[in-house]
Order: sequence, then structure tokens, then C-alpha cells
Amino acid sequence: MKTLKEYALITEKRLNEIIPVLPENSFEPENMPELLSRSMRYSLLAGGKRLRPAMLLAACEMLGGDIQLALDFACAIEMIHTYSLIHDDLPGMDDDDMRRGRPTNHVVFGVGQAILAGDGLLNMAYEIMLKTAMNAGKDADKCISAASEIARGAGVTGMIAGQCADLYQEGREDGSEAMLRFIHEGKTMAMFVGAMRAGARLAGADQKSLDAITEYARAFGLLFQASDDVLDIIADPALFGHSVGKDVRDGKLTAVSILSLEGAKARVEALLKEALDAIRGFGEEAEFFVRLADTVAHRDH
Ligand code: GRG
Repeated sequence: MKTLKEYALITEKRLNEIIPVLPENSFEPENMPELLSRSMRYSLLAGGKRLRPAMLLAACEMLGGDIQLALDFACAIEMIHTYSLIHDDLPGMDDDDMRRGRPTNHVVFGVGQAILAGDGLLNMAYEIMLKTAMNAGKDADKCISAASEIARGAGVTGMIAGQCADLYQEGREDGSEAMLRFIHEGKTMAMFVGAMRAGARLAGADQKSLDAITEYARAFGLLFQASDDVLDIIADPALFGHSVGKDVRDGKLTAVSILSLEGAKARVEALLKEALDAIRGFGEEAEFFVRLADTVAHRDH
């Protein structure tokens, strides 16, 4: 298995090919407008951590699959994740002006073009997954079930559900732990679950392995968001890449607002243990996932 950095590089190289650099200001029939490719590339190739594609590729490799078959699915999930960041940053949603350490898409390209950049990334993600499935011969079923896992994670019972609840809850006084869980499971956890299950599907994993990696991805996703909530309070803005203290200013329901800072930190540790227990059965083969959970739980940005 590779490191996070290696998986990230493989993914970025392929993303660079999928969305080409075009002649400036060209609007050629049958081609995407250059403005669209520029705005999509601006957010997509802006140095994200590439956690979801790396987890997809690592799950596939750990379970004996072919990462060449998985590569376009890894790119697809990163494209969907990036669309969600672009839309989340819009004035009608979180209204953020910094992301991945640079001005947000709508600040540079305007709100209308930013919506289209997000729409473009979302649609292209499904195009490339379907194209891979159509060309996969005997592996077509694996590709279709992987695409379906990703669609579920990103969709109306996954990420979009969480974002809907997050917006609904903003500024309300009636936040509960159940609502916090709904938001975290949807907005954050579902995409990690989708990524790892897609990798496992591409490897043709059996039910036992699928269950174990699902349990890991669930604990990891909740851990990731709880630690993000903690960092919103304590991170150094120069390192964090987006705004610090914004959740409190926006009246957001977070792990810290419900559990207190110390309670949220304790939750991160408990979830780390859950995640590690879930993949113990894979032994040394799961080294990537052990390290990743530990790093995310103890990060400072
Ligand atoms: C607009 C449908 C829709 C959904 C938006 C992603 C999202 C849902 C909102 C962004 C705000 C947020 C805190 C989401 C939780 C997930 C999260 C922490 C995303 C950031 O993921 P990282 O840290 O980002 O992996 P990079 O930039 O490294 O890829």
C-alpha cells in the first residue's frame, strides 16, 4: 500500500488530464468552454488533502483490487467533494471567502460561474464513472456498484441531507445531540463511507470485509468532523486554510457547542479507538488506515 501523499499525486495527475487546459476564452462546439475548465481547475487543483480518493484507492488495494480500474472513481469522488465545497462557500450557504488557502471560487469567478463550476464537476464525475463502467468488460458490475456507493454518499440521504439539516439548524436554539449526529453523518461521514465502500466494491470484496471497512469509515467520518469542530476553535488560521471561529459566529450546531471543547476532544479519542478496532482484523495490511485515523485525530490544521 502507498502513503497518502502517493495516492494524492496519482489522483492529481489524472485529474489534470480529465479537465484539460484549453485555449484562452475559447467557446468551441463539442468542447467545454475554457472559462468553465479554468474555474473547475481553480478549485479542483488547489491542493486539497485528497483524503477521499486516497481512501478509495487504499481500500481497493488492501482488498486485492486493481487501482488502475479504481483511479477514475477516486477522481470522481474528489470532483464531487470539490463541487460541494464550491457550493458550500457561496453567499447563500456558508458565505466563505477562503478555501484551500486561496480566495473561494465565487470571489474569483462570480456567483453564477461558481455554481456552474460546481455543477460541471458533479456531472463530469458521473460521466467518467459511467464511461469507465462501459469500457470495463467483465468488471462492469464492480464499476456500477462502486458508482452507486458514491452516488449514495453524495446524495439526498447522504451529504446533501446533512447540508440541508446544517442550513436548517443554523441560528436555531433547539440543537440536540441527535440533530448533531444527523448533520455529521450526512455532511461528512457519508462521503468517507461512499469512498471506502466504492474501493471495496471495485476489489470485489466479500460481505465481512465490506462490513469492517464500513464501520471504520463511519467512525473515521465522525472523528474527522468532531476534530474539524475542535479546530474551528483552536486552529491557527494561517495553517487551517479556511476561516477559524466561523461556526460560533454563524450559530452552528457543532460537537463543541453540544459537548464543550473538552467533551469534543474526548469524543475524537473514543471514535479513534472505534475506527482502529474496526480494522484490526486486516493486520498490517491496514497500516495506511491506522496511520490516517491517528493523524487526523491529532492534527493541528
Ligand atoms: C453543498 C451539497 C453541499 C454540501 C456541502 C462539504 C460540505 C457539504 C460542506 C463544507 C463544510 C464542511 C465543514 C463540511 C464537512 C466536511 C468537511 C470538513 C469538508 C472539508 O474536507 P477536507 O478537510 O477538505 O477533506 P480538503 O480541502 O482537504 O479536500
